[in-house]
Amino acid sequence: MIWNETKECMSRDELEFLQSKRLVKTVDRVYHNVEFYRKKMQQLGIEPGDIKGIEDLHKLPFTTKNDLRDTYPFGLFAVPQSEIIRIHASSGTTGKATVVGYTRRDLDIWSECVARALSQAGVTRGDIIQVAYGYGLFTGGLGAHGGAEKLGAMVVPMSTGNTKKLTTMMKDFGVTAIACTPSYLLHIAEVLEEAGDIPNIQLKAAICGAEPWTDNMRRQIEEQLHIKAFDIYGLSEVMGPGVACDCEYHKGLHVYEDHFLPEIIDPDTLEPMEKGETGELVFTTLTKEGLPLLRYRTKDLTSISYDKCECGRTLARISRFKGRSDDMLIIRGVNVFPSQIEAALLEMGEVTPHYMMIVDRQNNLDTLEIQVEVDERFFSDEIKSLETLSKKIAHVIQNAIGLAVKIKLVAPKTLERSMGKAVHVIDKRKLI
Ligand code: DLL
Repeated sequence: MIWNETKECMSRDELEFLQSKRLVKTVDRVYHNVEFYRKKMQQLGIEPGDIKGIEDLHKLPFTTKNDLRDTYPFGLFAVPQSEIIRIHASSGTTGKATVVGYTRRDLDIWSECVARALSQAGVTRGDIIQVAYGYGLFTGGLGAHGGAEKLGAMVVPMSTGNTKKLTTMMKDFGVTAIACTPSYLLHIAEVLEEAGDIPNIQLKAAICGAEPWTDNMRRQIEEQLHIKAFDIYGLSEVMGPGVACDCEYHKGLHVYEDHFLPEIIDPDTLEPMEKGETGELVFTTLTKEGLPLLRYRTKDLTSISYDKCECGRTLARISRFKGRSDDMLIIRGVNVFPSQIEAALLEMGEVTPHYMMIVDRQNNLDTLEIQVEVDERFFSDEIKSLETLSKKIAHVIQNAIGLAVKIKLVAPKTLERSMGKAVHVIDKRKLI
C-alpha cells in the first residue's frame, strides 16, 4: 500500500516524533561511519548524544555540493561499497561529477516516494506511463521508472531524444501518463498539434519537474493536451525525483517528510528563517543508508507552509521555486555551472577564459550558444582553421557538460570586460 494513496497521513505530532527518532539514528550512523561528519561534528564540539530530536537540528553541520566534490567519488558513503547497488551522478561545479550511491533499501524507499508522487497525480496500476526523462547517470529516468513499476503501472521507458517515436507510441499504446521535463512536454504538445494528433491520444496526466516552471506553463500544458499536470521535485544528492510533489490543489509541493527533513535558512547568515519566509531549502535525510546527508544546502530558494492542505495531507508544502542562490543553470534538464565551461576552456591553449553563455528557448527547447574569445596567438582570418577550432571547442565543452552547444568564436578582446563580478550568462528564456 502506498502511504499517500489513502491520504491518511500522520498528525504533525506523530510525524515529528518519527522524524526525531530517525534523525537521532541518522546522526549516530554518520558519526560512526563517515569520517567527514565525525570530524565536522568534533570541530563543532557535538557528540551524537547531544542530538535528541528535531529541535536540535540547528546544532548540526551543513553539507554542500563542494563537500561531495572534495570527497569524490565515494567519500561520504556510510556503508561498505559492497552494499551500494546503484550509482547516479550530476554536474559538479567544475570538472568532477557529484556521485551518489544507493543501497537496495534506498532504492526501495526511492521507488515508494515516486510511487506516492504518481499516485498523488492520480496515476494507478491501470495506467500506461511513458518515462521521458533521460535514463543513465541522471536520476530522472530510472527514478521515475522505479516508482511507476512500484505502483504497478505499465512503463514505457522512452528516455529522451526521439520525439517522433514517443508520439507514435503514445498514440499506438494508448499512453495515459507521461513523466518528463515541462519544456519537453510543451515541445511534445507542439509536435502532436502540428500533426493533428491531439484527438488521437489518451493522455490524462503529466508529472513534470527537473527544471523551474510556472503555473502559467502548467495551465498551457493542461489546456493544450487536455490533461492534468503535476510538479515533481528532487535532487540527486538527496535522492532524485520524488522528494516532493504537488497535489490536485497545486498549492505547493508536499515534502515526503518521513524521509526528508526540510528547513529554510538565510543563504548569507545560514541562520534558520521564520516560518513562511523565503530562503534556501536545506534537507537532512532521515532514512538513507548509502549517502545520508546532514543539512544539505540545495541552493533552491523557496518557502515552507505547515498548514494542512485542502487535500487533507498534513505534510509540509514548499512553494514553487523562486530561483537559486548560486549560478547553476538548468538547460534541457541538464544542470550546468558556468565554472564548468571556464574550466574546460582553460584546459585548451587556443582560447582565453573570456566567454559568454547565451541561453534561449526555440520551439520550447533550450539552446545554448557560447561565445568564446580566441587567443591572439591563434587568431587568423582563415575560415577553415576557425571552423576546426570551433568544432574542437564544441566537443570539449560537450564532454564537460553533457550538452550539445553552438560555439561562436569572437576576435581577441571583443567580449565586454566587467568592472565587478564577471557576467558570463545571458538567459533569454522567458518562462511563460
Ligand atoms: O533534476 C531530479 C529530478 C528528476 C527532479 C526528474 C524531478 C524530475 P538534479 O539533476 O540533481 O536532480 O537537479 C536538481 O533541479 O536543485 C532544482 O534546482 C531543479 N529542480 C528539480 N525539480 C524541480 C522542480 C533532478 N520541480 C535541481 N521545479 C534542483 C524547479 C527543479 N526546479
